[in-house]
Amino acid sequence: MLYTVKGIAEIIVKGKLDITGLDKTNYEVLNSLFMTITNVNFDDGALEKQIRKMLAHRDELKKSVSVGELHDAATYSVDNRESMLAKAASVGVLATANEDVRSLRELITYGIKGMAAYAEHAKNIGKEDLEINAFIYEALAATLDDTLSVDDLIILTLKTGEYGVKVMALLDEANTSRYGHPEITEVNIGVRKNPAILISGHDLTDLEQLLEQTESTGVDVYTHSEMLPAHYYPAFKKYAHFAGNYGNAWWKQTEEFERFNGPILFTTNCIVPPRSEEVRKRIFTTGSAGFPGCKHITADENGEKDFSEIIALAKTLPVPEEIESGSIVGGFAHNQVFALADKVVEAVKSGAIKKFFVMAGCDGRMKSRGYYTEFAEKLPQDTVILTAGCAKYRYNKLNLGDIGGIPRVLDAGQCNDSYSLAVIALKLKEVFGLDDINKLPIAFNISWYEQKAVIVLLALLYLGVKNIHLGPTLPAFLSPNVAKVLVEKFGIAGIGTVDDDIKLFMNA
Ligand code: SF3
Repeated sequence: MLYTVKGIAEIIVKGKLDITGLDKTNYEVLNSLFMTITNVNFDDGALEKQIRKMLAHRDELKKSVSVGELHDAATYSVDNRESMLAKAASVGVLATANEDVRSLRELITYGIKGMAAYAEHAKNIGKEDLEINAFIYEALAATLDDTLSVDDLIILTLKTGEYGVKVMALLDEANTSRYGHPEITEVNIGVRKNPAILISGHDLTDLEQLLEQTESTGVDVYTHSEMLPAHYYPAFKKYAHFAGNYGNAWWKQTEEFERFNGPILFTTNCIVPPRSEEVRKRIFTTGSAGFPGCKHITADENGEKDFSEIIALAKTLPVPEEIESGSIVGGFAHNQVFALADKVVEAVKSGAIKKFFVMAGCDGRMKSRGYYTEFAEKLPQDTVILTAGCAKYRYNKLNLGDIGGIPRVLDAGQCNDSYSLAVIALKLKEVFGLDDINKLPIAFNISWYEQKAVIVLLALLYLGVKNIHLGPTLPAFLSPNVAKVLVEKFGIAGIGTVDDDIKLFMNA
């Protein structure tokens, strides 16, 4: 799939095609990239179908241009599934021999995947910026170009971060213009007594349609994992049956879905293969997501989706079993934090808040991620955690208290809302009259897991943020030399023990 869209990118770039008229190809390229992200689509049949679709797009595009020699990615053909698999095996990551070039190509490709995911969400809300699509083509085509040096690719990596900021700003604008600005919200984590549907993933337009279609049906809707921040948007508060958030980060779904009892709709990642047929039958996918044996709901030409089958199924199933009770608070995206700016600035000036810790990113099942819970628990009382992404589930139910009414865990939203945290940091820099974002009392201790998170990191690097700590392990696709550049130029570091790291951060 990646090789094929890289071929499309090369035809567009070399043929200097005007992408304004390529609406369908532009969207399908985003969708193809999205399908390859960690834990999005496990359905070989759906992937094969999409590759064939993209080969057809590619060959159609080729007809309209006459360019000299093209890369194999733009010209190869496959007759059947076996030849497709053989092709895939010969053009994968390891086909690039030089490990530094390979490492940078992967860094850029993962960044582009995240960019594509966020651009697709924005497009679903009707917002697009073709400059971003053009950059996606430029970067993908560059990963096929053997004449580019390591230095050229480092420059392109930073440019990917620049476009990462642009795409997150675009999605922020799309979300807030359609659904309003996130505001402080208390979200119920218990259950009611009605049958219900659980919606997971990141796509707010899917949630919007599901809420509309379930209204007055007697079926409640709960969010799961990265969909939790939807509760913070004013537009969704009018739905009385929007009941709360069920469960925790994605990796706990195997047990939690068994106890939810009702249907589950995945709009994006992270899907974990269900361990029983009973649960599999209750899982539906839509958009780029997919899982073999789970019903996939497609949109019509107007983007409308028919969720009636899911609603009918919900009515036949038992109500959710309660696994937690109480509530959690979130909604601290940039607009809401700016509204509290005076209070925040005063708390910093008076010394009531000594330091902010950006602990955004992803959660995962490895034991080593217990580090983040322990880190949050052991942080001094005069610190505040700024979070986004599903990493928050490591500490958002700990009751860490507040500082003069400011909660010690401020959740801005989904992983893409890390943009909000950057906007908040830039605003604080302005308020305090600083010339460098790194002079702020903000430390970055970020956890990563899925490929989409790479674009968040590259965006922060582009904004000039230094000394980001990344854990629990540094990405394996960083070759020693590329890791060295990141360490020397940006002060990127891994994590150590909780006690040592807290000491290090507090004294920095
Ligand atoms: Fe989580 Fe998969 Fe990354 Fe959007 S849902 S942050 S891991």
